Amino acid sequence: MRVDVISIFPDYLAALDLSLVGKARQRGLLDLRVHDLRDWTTDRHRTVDDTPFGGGAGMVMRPDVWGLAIDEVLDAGAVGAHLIVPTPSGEVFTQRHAESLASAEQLVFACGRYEGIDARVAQHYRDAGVTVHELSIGDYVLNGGEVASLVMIEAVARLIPGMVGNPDSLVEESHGAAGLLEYPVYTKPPSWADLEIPEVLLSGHHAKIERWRRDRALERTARLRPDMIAALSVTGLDKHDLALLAGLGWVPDPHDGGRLARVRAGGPDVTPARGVDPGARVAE
Ligand code: JB8
Repeated sequence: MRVDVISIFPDYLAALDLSLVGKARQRGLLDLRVHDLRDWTTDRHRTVDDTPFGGGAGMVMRPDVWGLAIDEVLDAGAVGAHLIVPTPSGEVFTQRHAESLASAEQLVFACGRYEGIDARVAQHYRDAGVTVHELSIGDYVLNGGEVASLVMIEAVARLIPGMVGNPDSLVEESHGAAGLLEYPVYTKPPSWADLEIPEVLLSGHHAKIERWRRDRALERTARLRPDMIAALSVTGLDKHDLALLAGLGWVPDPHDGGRLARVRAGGPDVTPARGVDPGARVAE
């Protein structure tokens, strides 16, 4: 796979020489090229930005400079080229995007700064038949697209076939097929800071260990990510899963039997103290 990153701060991308992404480059699986946007400026001051039409605060990146840069790095032979524009106004980047992008021939990351890149750049490359993705890595605001590009490149690069030593570690992890958060993991020493390893993990009973791990994953997901529980298909859940989730307040939706609905907040059932009406409302 070829990956090009265009930025006014190319040094931000130095981290891509390290670790797994660095190894992929050394092994020839990843042809990563980082470019300085100012190489495509034509004026003495190497200007990349200007004031926004319509007024307002800050500066906007000029489309002409971006056009020259992207035209030059886009591999004409790469029919499967994708242009990725990190922006807090984009669709949220997920593991599904990473999986889909991992089989692309070329990815070009256009890292904006200031108030972002003139909107005609994304429009122009879409009109020209390039697959353009405007992507956000989460609901917070960075100073530019460089760090968001680092995140997305790492998420994609580790999925390139031949990248990870043990393919099991790819299929079992969070946001994979199961649609659940990961169970807690433990290693030596067996006793640390007065904390012991859950006994079942020392039992050697593989079926019980699998069940325990799935229970912990379901509990953790219900507590931290109710949106992921609501997205589960009931057909992917066994009787034990359904019983555990019912105890956490999630039951098959009477209006949509294929999904779960929350009938009450999670947590253990509590018997109200005598004389307490659990339905009573507290005065303002
Ligand atoms: C200017 O938060 B972000 C992000 C913020 C940005 C630009 C790109 C991405 C460009 N500010 O993902």
